[in-house]
Parts: sequence; C-alpha cells; structure tokens
Amino acid sequence: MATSKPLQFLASDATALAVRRGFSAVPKWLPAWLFYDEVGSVLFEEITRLPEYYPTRTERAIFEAYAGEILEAAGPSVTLVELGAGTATKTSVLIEEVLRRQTQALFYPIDVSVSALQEAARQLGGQFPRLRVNPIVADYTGGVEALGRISGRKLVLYIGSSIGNFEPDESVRILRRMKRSLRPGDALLLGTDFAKSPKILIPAYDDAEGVTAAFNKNILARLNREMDADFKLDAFRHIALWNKRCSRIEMHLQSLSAQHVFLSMIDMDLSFTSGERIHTENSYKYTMPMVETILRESRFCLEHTWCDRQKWFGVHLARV
Ligand code: AVI
Repeated sequence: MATSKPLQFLASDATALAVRRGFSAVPKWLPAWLFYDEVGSVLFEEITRLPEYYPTRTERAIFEAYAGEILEAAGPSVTLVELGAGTATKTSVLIEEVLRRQTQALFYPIDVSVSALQEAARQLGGQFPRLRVNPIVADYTGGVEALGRISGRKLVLYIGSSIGNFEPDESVRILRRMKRSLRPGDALLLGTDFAKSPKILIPAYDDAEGVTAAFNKNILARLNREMDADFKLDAFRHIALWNKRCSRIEMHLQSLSAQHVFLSMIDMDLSFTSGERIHTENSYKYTMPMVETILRESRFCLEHTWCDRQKWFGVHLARV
C-alpha cells in the first residue's frame, strides 16, 4: 500500500498572530519576514541576481574595491559575525581579506534558515581551508543575544540593506540591542541602500521577468500552504511604488476584484473590495543624515562610509 506524506497543517503561533493582526488592520498589511519560507528564500536569491536589482552587486563591488580599507579600519584580529547571513555569498570578499592579514579566521553566520547556513558552511569551508565556520541558527533576537557569547574582537556585518526593511524607530531599537551585546573594540559594518531616482528604484522592485512579483505573491501562497487559506494568486497584482515623503519603496498586493478569502486554520473570513491593497513591505532608502541619525540614536560612533561611484549604496563602519 502506498503511504502518502502527511500534510502539514500547523501554522506557527507567530505566523497566526501576525496574520490575524495584519488582516484586522485598515489598510491590511503583512510583515515582510513572512516572505522568507523555503520558496521565498530561493526567490530572494534569484532577485539578487536580476539585472534590475542593483543593491547586491553594488555592495559586493564596494567590498571588492575597499575590503583592505574596511579591515584596516576594523582593527587587528577580528572575528566576523554576520546577522541574517543567508548563504553569505558576498562575505567571501571580506573573509579573503581577513585571511590575508591573519593565519586563521573565525566566521559566525547567523540565520533562521538551516539550509542556507549549511550551504554557506559548505561553500566557504571548501573555498577557505584556514577558515572555521561556526553557523548559528537563530532569529534576529536570538542572533543579537548570541553576539554577547562570542569572544574576541568582533566585526559584526549587518549588510545587504537588511536594516532598510525596518521602520526607522525599529532600526534604532535593533541597533541599540546590538550595541548592548558588543564590547569596546568591536565594530559594526552596516550596509544601506541610498535614495535615488524612482527610474532606478521601481524596476529594482518590479522586474521585467516578474521574479519580485512572484516573491511578493509567495506570501499569499505561503498562507495557502500553512494556514489552509484559499487565496487565488491570479486575483492579486504586485505593486511597487516610491513613497518620496517617507523615502521608501513600498510593495503591495492589490485585489483585482471584490472577493472573499477564508483562512481555515485561524477561522478568519476576509473580504476585499476591488482595488484594495495588502501592504507587504517597506524598503527604506537612506540619505547620509538618516544613517547618521540612526547610528547616533543607537549610540554607535560612525567612523567611515564607503560608497560606489554613483552613490547608490553605502557601507558604514561604526564603533561601539
Ligand atoms: C532583504 N531586503 C533588503 C530586500 C530589499 O531590497 O528590501 C528585500 C526585497 N524585497 C523585494 N526585493 C528585495
């Protein structure tokens, strides 16, 4: 007799809570961390390789051009720690530079995704025999706490514009917590995307191939999978818009007609009017004064900023 794989109908409490809260609000919204299940993480990796999505390759080019200066500024004998490391592809540029200065190096990638960490350890382990990779599976809060338990002088990487997906006051809270887990001599390397023309920004979040649209809609597909919901993905369209006043790209999903959706696992009946939107993500685009403000308010001391020639992206070294 053929046995079928058990269906998984268990939505985590955090997901259920977030979904209930977001869908009870006006306008409806969902937190961006819901993007990153296994499917969403693969789609995000694909986004980073799109011609329109400039942040990843621009930040990598900054690392390639200035790795020596960055490590010089960080000081001797550093242990690298990366928050939200994913597969840590860009980090190899910095690791190579560390290993040019030290005979051995330690790297602690921190992420919620076990598979991404395994891939990072496999890749980097193969590439750098003198590197020890100690992956830590943790969400953001657990990751920040883990920082306090890592000995030696640390260079904490919070790169890839990850900070941009938080509201400015939340960013300050995150950086403050980070600072409390660090010791004198430690440093933070923060990557921020800069505000620029919507002609560059919009295609980066609404690419021709539709990968970002699929990434955005995966949030609904995830609710279908995990909460036994009945969202029809074709009944929503992906929107990316530039909110100049708030200096952020916003992503939304817009209902193409009046419709009802039922989320069986949480017994929630939703109705959408035609044109109604679900706000799924903010991606803040910083100016230098904004960077200086969040670092000052979290009591980090900004020491140096490296940019690309077009000033599209910034990498900042801040001291505890
Ligand atoms: C992860 N984060 C920095 C990305 C960003 O650019 O805000 C997420 C993303 N959303 C759409 N495309 C990429």
